[in-house]
Amino acid sequence: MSVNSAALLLEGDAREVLHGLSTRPKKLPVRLFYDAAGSALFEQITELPEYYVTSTEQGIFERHALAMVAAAGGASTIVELGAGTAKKTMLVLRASLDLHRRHNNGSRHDVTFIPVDVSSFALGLANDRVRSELPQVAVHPLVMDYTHSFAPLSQLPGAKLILYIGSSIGNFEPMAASALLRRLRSSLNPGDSLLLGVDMRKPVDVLLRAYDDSEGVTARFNLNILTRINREFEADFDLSAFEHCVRWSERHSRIEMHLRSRVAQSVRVAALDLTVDFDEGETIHTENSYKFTPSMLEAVTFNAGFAIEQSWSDERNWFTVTLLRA
Ligand code: AVJ
Repeated sequence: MSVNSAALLLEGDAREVLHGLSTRPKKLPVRLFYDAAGSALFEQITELPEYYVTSTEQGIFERHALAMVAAAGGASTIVELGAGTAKKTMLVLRASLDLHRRHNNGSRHDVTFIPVDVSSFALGLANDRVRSELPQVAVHPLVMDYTHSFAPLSQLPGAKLILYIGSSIGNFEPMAASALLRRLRSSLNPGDSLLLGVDMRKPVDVLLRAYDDSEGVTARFNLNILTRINREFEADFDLSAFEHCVRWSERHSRIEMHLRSRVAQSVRVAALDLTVDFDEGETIHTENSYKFTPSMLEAVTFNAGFAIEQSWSDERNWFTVTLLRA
């Protein structure tokens, strides 16, 4: 393996891709999934019958969104981290408008929505969706990697409700999840609150099917990261020489996605001046998706300095939306 001696001069994605493909086990950062093609594939995943995550959380919002925004104190600014195309969020925005109408007889733009995402493509869709379905809501999309800084949030006027839903927090190892939530908490003001959506543990066969669907959409989503590296880093990954691979780790209580090399091979990544050697069967670890027990959820939020105010779940307890106070 040859490594570019100018590695220290590389920034952001380049640096992480170089490091991830040079280390063992090989790994890639999850945010690389979400280019335009990847965001569209993720949208398709959320509609798969096997992917219970989105429909289960949607059901919780359908039943409880009004109770949630009321419990959050009727904040008029709603910020969504990792908003994607903000489909489920419509229920929260509608509930928030309802609540405000009851209290202020509907002045214009009394709810502001700030979707935050790394994908400007997804944010464009979120923006269009809210403007066409809920013109009463003022939308201000923010392209930002919230894992780096929450600073812009502390600037916002008025009480905020932060939405961090869809099990996005599940991508982080528990210590990193607490650290992230702790940094988020420090940019909140007294009275602000956080709605956190977490995926719970459930029978392993249900989990495996959700991440290895029969139509192969999740496989395409996983492999798309290689297409992106081919395009952005002038690499020559042969997609047919890799396969989507899903594992359950009982020890970590997480689903893992990997890309397994079907053969021994070398891949050239020209823009990084890097040649990556693969053994037959060697994998690139592309994603972790943690599945929580109630005590894991308590520990992760407690370690971040949050108090659990109230939680809502579905009948099977497959998913939990929890309201946290700074
Ligand atoms: C967007 C991180 C919540 O972990 O379930 C879906 C991403 N990966 N199928 C998840 C994902 C494969 C998803 N999150």
